[in-house]
Amino acid sequence: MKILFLYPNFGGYGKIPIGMALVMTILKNEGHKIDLFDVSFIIEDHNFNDEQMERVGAVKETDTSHLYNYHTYDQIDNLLKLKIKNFSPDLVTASIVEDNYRYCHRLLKLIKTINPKIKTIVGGSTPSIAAGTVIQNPYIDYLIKGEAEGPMKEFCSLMEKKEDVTKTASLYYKKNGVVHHNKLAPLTNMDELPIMDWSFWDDAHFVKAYDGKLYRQGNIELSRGCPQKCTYCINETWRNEFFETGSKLIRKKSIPKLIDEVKILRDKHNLNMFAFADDNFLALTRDKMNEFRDLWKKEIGLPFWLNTTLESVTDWRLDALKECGCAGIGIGLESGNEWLRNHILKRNTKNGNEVLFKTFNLIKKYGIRLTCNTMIGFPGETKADMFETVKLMKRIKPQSYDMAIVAPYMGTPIHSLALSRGLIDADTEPGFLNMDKNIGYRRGSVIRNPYVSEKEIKDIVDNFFDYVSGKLPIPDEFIEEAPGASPTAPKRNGSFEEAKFIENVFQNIEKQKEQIRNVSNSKR
Ligand code: B12
Ligand code: SF4
Repeated sequence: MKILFLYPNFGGYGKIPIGMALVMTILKNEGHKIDLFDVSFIIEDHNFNDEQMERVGAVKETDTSHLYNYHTYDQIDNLLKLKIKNFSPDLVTASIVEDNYRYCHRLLKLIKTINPKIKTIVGGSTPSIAAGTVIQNPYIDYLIKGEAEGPMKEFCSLMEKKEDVTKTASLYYKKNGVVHHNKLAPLTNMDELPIMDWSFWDDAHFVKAYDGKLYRQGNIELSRGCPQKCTYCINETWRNEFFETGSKLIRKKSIPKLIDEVKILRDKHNLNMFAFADDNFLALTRDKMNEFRDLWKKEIGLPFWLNTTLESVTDWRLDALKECGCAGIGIGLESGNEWLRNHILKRNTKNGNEVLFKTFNLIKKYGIRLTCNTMIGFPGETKADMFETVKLMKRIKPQSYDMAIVAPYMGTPIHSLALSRGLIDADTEPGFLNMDKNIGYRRGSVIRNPYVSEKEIKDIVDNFFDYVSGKLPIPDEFIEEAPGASPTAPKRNGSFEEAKFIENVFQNIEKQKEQIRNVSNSKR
C-alpha cells in the first residue's frame, strides 16, 4: 500500500520527529511504500524560533539560512499536488501539534479536493489529547489516539487486505456523521522499537546550531513520560486518558539497546551530537545512570543535550553526566512565584525557590551548560508574579534562558480554565470547536489576562534578557516580593477562583480514576 506522510511543520524548526519517524519505519518494514511531504525548510526562509531567541540574546547567533528555500503557501500547495499526482497514495497521514493544525487542515483539504477517495488519518499530540474534537474535522477520516506504533501497523494491514479498518485499537472514526472510538492500545514497550529509518528526511534536519557552532545532531529518545502533573503539558492529560489501559506512562529503553541504535545512526548519518527528546531524562536509577555513563563514554563519546526536571537533578547524576560528555541540560523553571507554581501550574515544588536555587548552583558547579525555560501569561497571574520569574532567573543566571508566553493547548487543564473564564477566542468550527483560534508561532499572548495587558506581557518577554542581565532595572514597584512568591512573602490575596477551578479538575480526574479502578476490580 502507498502511504504519504505529511509533516506540516509550520515554523521551520528542523529536527526529525521521533514518533512519526518510528511509525514510518514500522510501516516500511511491513512492506508498505512510504513517501514524505515535509514543509520544514520551504515554509520559512529562516528558523523562526532560533531567530527569536537570538534577538533576545538567549542563544548565540548562528547562520542557518542556507538550509531554507522559502515558498509561498500557493507554491507549497502546487508541490503537494505534484506529489499526489506522482506518488498516488492510498492513504495520507499527518502528525499534528496544535501550532501546525490549521496549516495541516489546509493541506488535508487540498488532498480531499484533488481526490476525495484518498483516505486520511492523523496522530500526534493534538489528536491524542483532543481526539473527540479533531476527528470532527471534515477532511480527517481516521485518527489514532496516543502511541501509534502498534495501531498504525494494524490499521494499514487491515486497509491493505481491504478488511474492516474500524477494528483498529485506539482508532477514532466517523460513521454516518457519528463519532465512534475503540479501546485504547497499551502504551509501547520501548525495547520493541525498531531503529529509526531517517532516509526519507532532508539532511537539513541534522544541522543544528548549539552554543554558536553548527553540529550534525540526531534526535533520539531513552524514555517516555514524566511524573509531574503540570497543567499546561501533554503528560498530565496523557497519563489520565491512558489510565484505563493499565499501562505505565513512564518507560525506558534498555541502555545497551539505546547505545546500539545510536552507533548505527551516528555512522549512517555522520553525526557529531545527539539531543534526547525525553521529558525527564535524568529519572534514572543509580545503576542505569552508571550503565549509561560507561557505555556512552566507551561506545559513543559524543556530546549530547537533554531535558530534565529539577526534581531529578542530583549530585551523582550530574557527576555521571559530566563524565560522559553531556553538553547541556534544559530545565523548565516556568514561574518564580511558588503559589502560582503550586496552585495554577501544578508544577508542585515541595522544594521552594531556595531549593531550586541550590539545585541550579549544583549544575553550575559541574560546568554543564544550562538552558532554563520560563513561561508567563497564566490565568490568575499578575504582573508582580511575572516579575518574580524575572527576579528568580536573575539570581540563577544560567548560560542560556528563555521566556515564552503560555499557550492553552486543547485537552490540558489550562485550556479548560481559560475557556471556562472566557479568556480565549474559542473556535466554533467542526474539528476546532472550543480550540483557541490564535495558537501559532508568531503570536503574542493568546490567553487574555484580566490583570495584565497583552502589551505588558509582550514587553516583559521582549525585555527578559535585559532584565536578567541587569541592563534594565526591575521596576521599583516589583522589588518587594509578590504575594505568595515564597513562604516569607505576603499572603496571596487573589486568583483563588482560578486555583479552585484547577483543584476541581484534579479532583474530578481522581473520581474518574476511582470509577475505572472499581469497574476493573469488579471484573476480577
Ligand atoms: C522533543 C520535543 C520537541 C523537539 C522536537 C520536535 C519534533 N518534531 O520531534 C523540538 C524542540 C524541536 C520541539 C518543538 C516544538 N514543540 Co515540542 N515537544 C517535544 C517533546 C518533549 C517530545 C516529543 C517526542 O519526540 N516524543 C516521543 C514520541 C515517540 O512521541 P510522539 O511525538 O507523541 O509520537 C507518538 C504519537 O503521538 C503518535 N504519532 C506521532 N505522529 C504521528 C503521525 C500519525 C499519522 C499517527 C497515526 C500517529 C502519530 O505515534 C507516535 C509514536 O508512538 C513533546 C512532549 C511530549 N511528551 O510529547 C513536546 C511537544 C510535542 N511539543 C510541543 C510544542 C508546542 C512544540 C512547538 C510548537 C514549540 C514551539 N512553539 O516552537 C514546536 C513544534 C515543532 C513540531 N512541528 O514538531 C507540545 C505540543 C502541544 C500540543 N498539544 O500541540 C508538546 C506536546 C509539549 C507540551 N507542551 O505539552 N518539540
Ligand atoms: S515537568 Fe515538564 S514534561 Fe513533566 S509534566 Fe511538567 S511540563 Fe510536562
